[in-house]
Amino acid sequence: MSCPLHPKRLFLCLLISLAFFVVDPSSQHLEVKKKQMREKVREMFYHAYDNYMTYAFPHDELKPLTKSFTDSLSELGNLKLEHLPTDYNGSAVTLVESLSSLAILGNSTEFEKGILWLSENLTFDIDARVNLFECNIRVLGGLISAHLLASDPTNRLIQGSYNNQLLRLAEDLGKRFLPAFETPTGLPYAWINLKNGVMENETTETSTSGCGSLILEMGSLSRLTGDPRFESAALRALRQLWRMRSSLDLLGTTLDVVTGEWIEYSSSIGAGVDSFYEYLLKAYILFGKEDYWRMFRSAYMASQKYFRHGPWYHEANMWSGKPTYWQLTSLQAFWPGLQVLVGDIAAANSSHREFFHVWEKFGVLPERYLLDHQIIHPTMKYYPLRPELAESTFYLYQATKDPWYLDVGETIVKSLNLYTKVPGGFASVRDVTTMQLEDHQHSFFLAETCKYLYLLFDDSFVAKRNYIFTTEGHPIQVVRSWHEKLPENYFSGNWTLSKSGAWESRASALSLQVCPSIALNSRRPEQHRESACHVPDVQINHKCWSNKECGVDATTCRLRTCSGVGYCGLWNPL
Ligand code: DMJ
Repeated sequence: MSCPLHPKRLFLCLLISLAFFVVDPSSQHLEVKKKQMREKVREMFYHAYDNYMTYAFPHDELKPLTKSFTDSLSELGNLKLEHLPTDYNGSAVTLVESLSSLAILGNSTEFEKGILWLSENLTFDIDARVNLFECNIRVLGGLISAHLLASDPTNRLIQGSYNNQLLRLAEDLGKRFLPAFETPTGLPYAWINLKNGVMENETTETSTSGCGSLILEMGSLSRLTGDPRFESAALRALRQLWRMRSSLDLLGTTLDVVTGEWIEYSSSIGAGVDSFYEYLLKAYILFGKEDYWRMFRSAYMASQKYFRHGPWYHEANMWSGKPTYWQLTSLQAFWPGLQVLVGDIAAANSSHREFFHVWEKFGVLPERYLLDHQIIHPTMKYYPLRPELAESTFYLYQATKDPWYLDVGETIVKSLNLYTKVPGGFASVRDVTTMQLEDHQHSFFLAETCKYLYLLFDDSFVAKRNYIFTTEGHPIQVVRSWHEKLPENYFSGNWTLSKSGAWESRASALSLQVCPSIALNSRRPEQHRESACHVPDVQINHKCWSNKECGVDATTCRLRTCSGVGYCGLWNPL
């Protein structure tokens, strides 16, 4: 605005400038937009939830086109329904998965009603073969998270008394998982019969994520019950998996739990491996065990080195590091969110943009997109209402506050309503090229997709506490009593005040673990964004014989490499 120096005009200009300063129209506009979008997402959630409660509950998931149900807990992995007892009415998986979202939406009535129903009706004493990984992230994780939310008096979610009913259910379920871990390697079977344990002639094949992403739920269960068996089993499996890595710090996609041998050598950040990376970092944030960070750091560096090609991540052979498949899988879209937690914001932003371009190109994200041919994989054209892009968008907005991410969220909301909303709920897309629908509303649509979209436009829930979200989007609070490294003055707000000499500074739980000295000593903490990705070179004088001795640059989060004359640095072009 130009203000010529005439006294009267000057006064007027000052007034106008002041008005701009006091009520910045752009920030006001942003708030209005966030409010509108939040209400739209709330409507989406209830459209999906109410239809589930009307047509599918207490079965597991809703079939929105026929307004009927599916008992997906047992169907996951294509188990035939004849394996189920005739009187089986489902395990209300979508209800269990919805509890933490109901809490975030502030619906204490429905939250409490759900808990009451589950405590009176839910049983795991059923002759059903379930997938350990899915049952862990959806049911065990859903119960534990809702238990923590219900027993937190500051949330005021429960009017009556809460007597740990969900924790008792979780403990019962956790005990039924334990026989799966009785293998020569300690790696769990992928499938378990909840009543009878591991079935005869059970397949010994599982995936890396299947046995490497149990620690958040099972570790929390041990902390809550005092029974160490859950955490020990999950940790033993994780360590065994890590021992099986190649010399390049890469892991394959599938393996045999009895022989401990790899079956599929192709390695990636996508399907079959994704949450393995996620759980190493999040376990470190939640429990503070140095071991998790060490494993994550090596695995993360290897991913940057062998999979990353500009903003894309291809697959690579775990032994040679050579590229195998050049494809984008829709599950990979969680990666930028993980990179935000690492502090690698620039890389997160560039990959996120590519995923969003593909979303814009097709209207939603196809399950598999062939990067080398720029076409959709001929048999994987579906979009089952997955949350990953919304999840990363939420994390990136939290880190940058760049309103562009709100526009991305708006686009996602519009597409979901345009292509997938039907009178009976939200339906998966069978083929993104025709937008033909499929009769399935997955429970993760309520646990994750709607939750992350809501949190994008209204983050008041995360502003109150320091949470990590499990791979299924269930929040677990970071508390000092579970943590090996948090300082005494840590309290579980999203930001905690820490005193260092005369200076009081605000720091996140993650920063206190990863860069405690920087986080505690920064004089302008509000302007300081710590980088959790910093990995020092092995030698203090930065000398090296190979790339393995070089770390990750603290400022750019880029991998340092060993130069021809034997010094670590940022030698590789971006
Ligand atoms: C969710 O069940 C979890 O996020 C899992 O880790 C993989 N992705 C699905 C939803 O896409």
